[in-house]
Amino acid sequence: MIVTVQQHILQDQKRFPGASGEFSWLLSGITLATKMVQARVRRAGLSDILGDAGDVNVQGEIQQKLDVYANEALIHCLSARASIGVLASEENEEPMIMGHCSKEANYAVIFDPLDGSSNIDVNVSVGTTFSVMRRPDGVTCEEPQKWLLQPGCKQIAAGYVCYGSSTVLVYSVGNGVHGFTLEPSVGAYLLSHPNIRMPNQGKYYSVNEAYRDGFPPGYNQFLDRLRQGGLGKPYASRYIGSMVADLHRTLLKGGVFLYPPTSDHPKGKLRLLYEANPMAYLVEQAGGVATDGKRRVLDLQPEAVHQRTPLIVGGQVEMAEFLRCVPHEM
Ligand code: AHM
Ligand code: MG
Repeated sequence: MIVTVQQHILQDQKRFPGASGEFSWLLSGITLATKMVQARVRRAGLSDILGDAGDVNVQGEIQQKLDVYANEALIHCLSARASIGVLASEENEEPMIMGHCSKEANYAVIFDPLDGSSNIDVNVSVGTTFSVMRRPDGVTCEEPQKWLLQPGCKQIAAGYVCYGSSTVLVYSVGNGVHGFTLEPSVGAYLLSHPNIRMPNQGKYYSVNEAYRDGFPPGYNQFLDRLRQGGLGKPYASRYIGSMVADLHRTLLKGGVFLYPPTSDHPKGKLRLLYEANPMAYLVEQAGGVATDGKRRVLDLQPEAVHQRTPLIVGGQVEMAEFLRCVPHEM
């Protein structure tokens, strides 16, 4: 049976008494924007041949870089949704308050429009990540920080799109994790990975090992244990350098992904609100574990929109071993 993402969201929504349909309308803004982005990503590299880059378009603007385009596509599609009061993006220093923000605007959407964008030039997968928060009671449109700076456990939906060999949307509204593959000839996301469960144990670890001399105590011991067969068959390594692609593999095939604190990035490199939180939410929904090396990621109280965090996510077996090597409360 063919199930589109729209049908799936509507069915999911029926579980909530009094659901008004506004939430499925919100998510349709994300699916529309990511279809626009994927169409551009697929044409990356053609600009020199077709003469796009540097061209002036009808409004007199110079052709944009893909990450700027992706940001504008998301802002354009989401700002038309009356249920959204606040947007925050990796590309914008400050949160955006929607012009229509009124009592009916209940949600904030936080996103990284094009994660791993430096990989575009070499034809490597990139992605979009998003996180949806509900407006806390009594908070006005003039206080966007209060909509955004909530711990990840308050997310009411999260997901990503991976622009890889195909375009795949993975999302959760707290009822399992579901994956949809874009059927390009009809332009619809079709259910391809219902109820994704992360294997308890996988075969790969995924980390930028070039930074290993700067990892905190215990991290290298953990990686050595994996490599040397301490958990059974020795692990192999896979690291794309595009978080969405690395996490998509980790979610489907199991294993562990780490972006630890390093000498250059003592607080980690990834952003809490729009990279770590949505990924941690999906990983937990799929039966895995997500920590910053000190605490559960979803319990971290954010202090700034663009705050960074270390991120370690994996299956139950790998993460139990990680906890032995890097003891902390979980
Ligand atoms: P970006 O937001 O500037 O694209 O950086 C985030 C990316 C992630 O996709 C990826 O996991 C990480 O940076 C790779 O960093 P490094 O090259 O230090 O391993
Ligand atoms: Mg990013």
